Amino acid sequence: MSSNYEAKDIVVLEGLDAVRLRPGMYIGTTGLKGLHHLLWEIVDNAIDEIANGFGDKIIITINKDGSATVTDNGRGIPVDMHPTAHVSAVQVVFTELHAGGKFNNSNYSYSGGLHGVGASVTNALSRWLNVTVCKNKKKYYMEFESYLAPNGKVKSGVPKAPLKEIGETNERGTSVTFLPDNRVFGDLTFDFDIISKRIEELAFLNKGLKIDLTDLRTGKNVSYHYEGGIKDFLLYLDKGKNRLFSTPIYFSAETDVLRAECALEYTDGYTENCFSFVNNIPTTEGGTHEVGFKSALTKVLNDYARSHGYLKEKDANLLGDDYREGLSVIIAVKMKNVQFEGQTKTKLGNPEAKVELDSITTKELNKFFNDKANEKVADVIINKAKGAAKSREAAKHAKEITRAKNSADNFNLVGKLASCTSRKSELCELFIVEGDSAGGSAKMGRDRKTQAILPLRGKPLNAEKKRIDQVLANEEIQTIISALETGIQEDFNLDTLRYGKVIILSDADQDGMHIRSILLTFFYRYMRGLITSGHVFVGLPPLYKVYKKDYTEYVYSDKELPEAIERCGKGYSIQRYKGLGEMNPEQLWETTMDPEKRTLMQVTIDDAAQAEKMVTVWMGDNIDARKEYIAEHANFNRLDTFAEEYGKLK
Ligand code: TSJ
Repeated sequence: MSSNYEAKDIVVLEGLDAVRLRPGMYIGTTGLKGLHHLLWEIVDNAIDEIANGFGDKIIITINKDGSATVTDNGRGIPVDMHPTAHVSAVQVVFTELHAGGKFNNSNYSYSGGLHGVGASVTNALSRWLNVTVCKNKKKYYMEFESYLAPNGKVKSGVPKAPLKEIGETNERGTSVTFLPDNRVFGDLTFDFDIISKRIEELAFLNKGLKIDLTDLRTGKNVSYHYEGGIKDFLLYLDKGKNRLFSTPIYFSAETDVLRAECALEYTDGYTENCFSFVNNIPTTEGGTHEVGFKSALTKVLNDYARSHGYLKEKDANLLGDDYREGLSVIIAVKMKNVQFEGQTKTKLGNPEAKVELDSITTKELNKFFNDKANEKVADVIINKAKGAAKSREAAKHAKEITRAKNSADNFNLVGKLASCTSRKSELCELFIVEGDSAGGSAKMGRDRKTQAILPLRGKPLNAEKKRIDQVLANEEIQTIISALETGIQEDFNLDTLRYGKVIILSDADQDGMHIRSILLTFFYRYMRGLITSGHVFVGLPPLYKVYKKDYTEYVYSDKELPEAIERCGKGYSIQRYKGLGEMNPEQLWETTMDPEKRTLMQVTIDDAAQAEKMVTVWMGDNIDARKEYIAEHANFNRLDTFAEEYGKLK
């Protein structure tokens, strides 16, 4: 293969060698997420350009050879010679780590969050990469490639030739195509749905941005464009809920420190849904920007309530929680030098963001509520919050009862629970099993030392709809709370978890799917840490048994059935399992519970927004939305649907 064109470039390339040596340090993993990270590095650069006001469109193409192309209609990467590196700016962008900032000093450049290690990282982990820049009526081209050095090591991201003028054009923009290196990513390939989901989020977060995705391998394509930005995002997330006002409250502001945008509204539900982003990255764990917003919301509404006679002198202020019952809000912040904290580094730590969000929100909400036209809105919100305060008192009472039962005699509650003998939580598993009959089989078939069984009779109640006191009053839910020994909500403590794995076992039909959704909703709302720390699983019972005299095989999806029949050969029989209840204890153990043989799906909250939406559509009042959702997703052949909805196989 070709060699590099100037000796001094070797120095520059040392940065890329580091990336090659430890890809995980730069892109997190060399799995599917890491592969897509290469694409996001490129897309982020194009988004930056558009966010700065240059251009409005990004086109992403997944090519037949597995490469990806990203094109924008911005100003084009600068092509002039870099003053110190003595190569073109384009070359610096693709060969130096963190090159982006050097050209961006006069602009806001927001990459530098979780992504933002730069386009050079994509180059370093690609087989080849080429870039076309259109600007100044000219077209420029440059290509980079990897080759095997004499010492046997892979050299990657090496310029084939300097940036070259290749023609004239009236267009403007940058286009980058790269092929992820299969020596790094194996046979992983770009996933249309992963890309589609993220670019839709980016389209919501960057109003006016037009972003197209075409997959030339399949012919699929999507386009996203939201003139309403996060206001549209909020409406999308609240689709299927009963919204209390016709339009969301929206404001945006820019200070020396940051740009902030907020959209909020209320629904008739009882839960709070706050989604925040910093530099287009979801801050799932919240942080200072959320704290600032929330504290301002509480203060503005309490002040209003007092000055307008909703709270009398003797009344205590309402709490933030009261004002956030049924609140949906999106907070999007763009700022430099972000500090991410928390377990998953998705919590904003910058103290200045609290100050700014507090002052912006206070000013904007005061403006909104002091407008006579919005009197009715304030009235509805404050009355709703007063209802919440009342229910809070009731919940406190209910919790005290649950706590008392936990310590004194949780005998009643866990009566149906067959616990295990080990107390080492990392070894212990709690199976929550649909139906008494399957529960019975599970109790008999299990490993008593490490596996506990909790049979669920009917459907436990709907956690989205009810207030917390009602949820906690439900016997099945109380049993789960008692059994897990973690407490809930602000009492939740992972250190005291009794069972390291919580495994939901439900039938492969609509009822089973519903039960699973209800349980996940409950965990999502009240023990979120259990999901985020990876303790919740969905078990996969078989759909069929294919057998003859001296041959038995269990089949877990329709897709695998024909192959199993072939393996079994002439004279085979098929048993279709309609429910867990049809299996005897040995079969249940062998197919679903035996850690050596079973398949578990780990439940993750990779995308809290999506999870919340699924839960809401399933549980909400809006029957049409639910039907639509079921029609779209109701494939009860678990391997496929589970994987899509809940994450990875384990
Ligand atoms: F990541 C990347 F570098 F590969 C890449 C960059 C990929 C894609 C698809 C687009 C871009 C990109 C970069 N689009 N637009 C820009 N803009 C600049 O780099 C730029 C242009 C002009 C000026 C200026 O000050 O005149 C400054 C910058 C940073």
